[in-house]
Amino acid sequence: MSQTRRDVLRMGASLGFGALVPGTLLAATSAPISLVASVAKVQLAPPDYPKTEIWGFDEQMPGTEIRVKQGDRIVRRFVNELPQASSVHWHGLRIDNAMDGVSGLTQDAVPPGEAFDYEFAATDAGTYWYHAHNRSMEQVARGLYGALIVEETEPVDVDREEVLILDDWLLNPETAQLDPEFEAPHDRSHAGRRGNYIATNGSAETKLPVKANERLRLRLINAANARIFLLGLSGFDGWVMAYDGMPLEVPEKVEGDFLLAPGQRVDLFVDVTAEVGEVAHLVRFDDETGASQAAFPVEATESSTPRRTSPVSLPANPNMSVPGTQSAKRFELKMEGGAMGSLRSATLDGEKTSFRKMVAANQFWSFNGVVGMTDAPLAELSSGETARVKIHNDTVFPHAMHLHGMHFREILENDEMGPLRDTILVFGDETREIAFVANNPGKWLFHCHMLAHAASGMATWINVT
Ligand SMILES: [Cu+2]
Repeated sequence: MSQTRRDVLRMGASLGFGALVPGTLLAATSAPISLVASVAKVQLAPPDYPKTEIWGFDEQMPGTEIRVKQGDRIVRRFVNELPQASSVHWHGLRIDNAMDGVSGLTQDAVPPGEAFDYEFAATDAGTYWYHAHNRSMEQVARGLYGALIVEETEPVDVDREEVLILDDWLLNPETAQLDPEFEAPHDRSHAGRRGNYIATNGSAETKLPVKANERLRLRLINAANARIFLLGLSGFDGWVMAYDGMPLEVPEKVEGDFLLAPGQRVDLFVDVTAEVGEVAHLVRFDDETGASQAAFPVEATESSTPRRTSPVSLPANPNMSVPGTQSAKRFELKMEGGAMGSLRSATLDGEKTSFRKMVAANQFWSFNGVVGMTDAPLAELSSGETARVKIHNDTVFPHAMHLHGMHFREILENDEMGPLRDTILVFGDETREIAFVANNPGKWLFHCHMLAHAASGMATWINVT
């Protein structure tokens, strides 16, 4: 016997909700979940400091975690209560182009006071994140991001998991308020905006109690504007299970340190090897010295599980192979500019412009001699074609190149293929080559995830028709 609307209404009335009109009730049951961006105050710095005014999703730092099962649809009504227009990008998800959230390319920025409905399928399991994608270098630095976790359909063999979002905040050391200079030419022309307060999930003192011999899945997300984290493990045996959401065919034992560039994610399985009373750490290496990025005190427990063997790989996501690289269409991307670079001039707003005049316009970088987005894409591809892009970094700074909408593999020596990723870190003077199958139609941004660089020249796009 199915419940009719009238039954529901009658029930509502009997519970004292007689004032509800049918329209209100329908709206209440069918409205998508909201994701509200607004100004908020959170305790970022230690408790003896005042709260920090941030821009956050649902007034939280990090924003509300979105967690679904592989194959589920994600439906969110983005409500913009910020003083600026904004949009939401779902970083790493291979989704419909219209939902990619890039202001100025896939949609108009959503003005203050307005809303935009996002809806898409989560076809890939893994660790992703969402963040603002209008004036990103300011809006992400102010805190507009959160984790987006797509769980495997079958349970994974770990005791539990933790999501760790790494960021660095540029705070006034007296007031704990964000440095408001988001357009600083020095940041844009050098390594980007780097913070002085390094945090995990919005705190520099993240402590997560664990039990001896427990196996945890750690989902690491680098949400920083520019900081490249050099990380290691202490008191854990660890394996890399996935990069940028995509499982490795064979888990990689963590030996020594590993890098996590802006935008990148890594999924680790870690076994607690530290003893009860000790503290395991996710270690961050600043220069030569190690600091605790997150602490895991090992608490007394009677039922410690026995040590396990090496983990088996996570199940592959669909369409992870990149065939046809020998006959692929080839493209080149030459990065130039920045401080201490050799760029003399580049095309800015359609005109050949000296580097000196670029500096006056607060622009510092070029891709193939052009500053910023162009009318013509870097690559024009038909759906299903395989493409190779050779990236030359002719600058003295590292750049974390992020491709929207599709993952790629790096072509290594002897034509071996690297892991499937959506963001690749390319150091100064390096040349690296990536390949991908253009299996997702639309206009896809391809940009440096050092967000000050993207804002001052390092952005292009790929068109798939
Ligand atoms: Cu860059």
